[in-house]
Amino acid sequence: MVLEKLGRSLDNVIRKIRRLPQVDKDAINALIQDLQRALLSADVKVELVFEMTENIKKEAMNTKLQKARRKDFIIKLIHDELIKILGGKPAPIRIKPGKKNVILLVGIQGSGKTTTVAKLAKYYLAKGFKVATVTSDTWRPGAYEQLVQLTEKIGVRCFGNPNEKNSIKIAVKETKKAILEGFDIIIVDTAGRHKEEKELMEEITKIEQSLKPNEVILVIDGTLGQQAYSQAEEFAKATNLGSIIITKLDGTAKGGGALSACAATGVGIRFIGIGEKIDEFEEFEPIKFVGTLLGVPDIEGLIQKVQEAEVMPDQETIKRLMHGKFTLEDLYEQLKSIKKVGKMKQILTMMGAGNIPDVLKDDMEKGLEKWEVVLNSMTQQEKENPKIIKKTRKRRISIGSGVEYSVINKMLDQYNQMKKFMKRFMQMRKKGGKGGPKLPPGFDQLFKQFGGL
Ligand SMILES: Nc1nc2c(ncn2[C@@H]2O[C@H](COP(=O)(O)OP(=O)(O)OP(=O)(O)O)[C@@H](O)[C@H]2O)c(=O)[nH]1
Ligand SMILES: [Mg+2]
Repeated sequence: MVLEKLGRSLDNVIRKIRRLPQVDKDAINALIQDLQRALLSADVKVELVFEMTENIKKEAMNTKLQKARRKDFIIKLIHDELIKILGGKPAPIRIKPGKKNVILLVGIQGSGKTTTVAKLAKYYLAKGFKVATVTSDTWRPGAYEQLVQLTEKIGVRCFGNPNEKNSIKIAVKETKKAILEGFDIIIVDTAGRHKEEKELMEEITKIEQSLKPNEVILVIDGTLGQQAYSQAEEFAKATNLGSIIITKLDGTAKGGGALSACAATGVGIRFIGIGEKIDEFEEFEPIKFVGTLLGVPDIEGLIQKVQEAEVMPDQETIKRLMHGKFTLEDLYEQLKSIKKVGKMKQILTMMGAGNIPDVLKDDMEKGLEKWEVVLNSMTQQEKENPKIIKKTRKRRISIGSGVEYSVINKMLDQYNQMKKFMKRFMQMRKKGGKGGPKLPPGFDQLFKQFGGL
């Protein structure tokens, strides 16, 4: 596994969360410390680690959720934040089937370019492309032979001219030859050593300008850790970088540093090298990668569960709803969370919406933005006891919020209808439940808990 140590520590963090009897403040603080330790020892930049853990802490402390889903919610938070720092946005795929595609690989000496040319060639070969490679490295002794040797193993042609000293000429001429011979993906290797770095950058810029590749990929050595950032920046200045390949992620303790540094450049990571052998190479998919690191393979399923939980009102609100004591704000918050997941109808049905007047169902999903503005213009007292909102108050709220009278009236009307509905609902339940709306399983339990039945 890539980043084995980090993976192990993160896996432990997740197991710890799952074992907790309840996720309270202390548990969250302890979890944050474990996370910080794990990421810092994987060489992730201190500022990034603190920013990430601060986000998790804030969300975890401030989001009200049912007890049963809190753990999943926190795991999802960690997952999302890790994707941000370790994966960044996925790199776009610029290779087009049926077209001629030229890929230029650049990078500092020893980063693994030549090895990666062969790995990429094998990857695209398996996808059915006609792949050829070109070597334009005139600096490294035996560079041509090295690539010939590597590509021979996978039956891929290698174009080049060991007698030519001008790398730009080689790159352009040999690529043209390969295109004329009918190859549709041509992967071009470049030099990594030079008299000095400035000249290397100039040479690479010139090759890019003359060759006009579809994509320039930077190959970076993963053992560099955080230093990968300045290297990526430098290459991004010299060329039009499309994506990054991080090599040698097998067994390096600094992998977290390299991944986060590259993600911070905003250039997507497309592949990772995980060994010297040609097939020790993987496509990099941030979601899958972080899922594996956390030891949560079915992260999609988990996200689904959390989203469903988000539409459930928290216990406090349910308690108030059941006693007809809910405020305008309660109603608004519930409607907002339902709208977020787009499952309005479902939740209304769950709450026994058979008896809810049609007007309530239709209008809830619209106009919620206006509700927010109106609520902001109300006093706490008004929100808690909307009965007191008469003509003068309405006028003030309307002027303060810039929202028409009719909207405010409708909002109050909806609130009253909902309140009435809840009252009726409760009375029917108390009478023995007959004739009342049917409760979904989760709600049944809550009713019992709060003495509603
Ligand atoms: N462990 C490990 N080694 C790798 C990986 N990729 C490349 N290497 C090794 O890194 C060394 C340098 O690889 P090259 O492909 O020659 O690097 P280069 O960037 O072409 O180097 P120059 O041509 O000198 O600029 C070789 O010994 C490779 O076997 C990887 O993913 N994991
Ligand atoms: Mg090389």
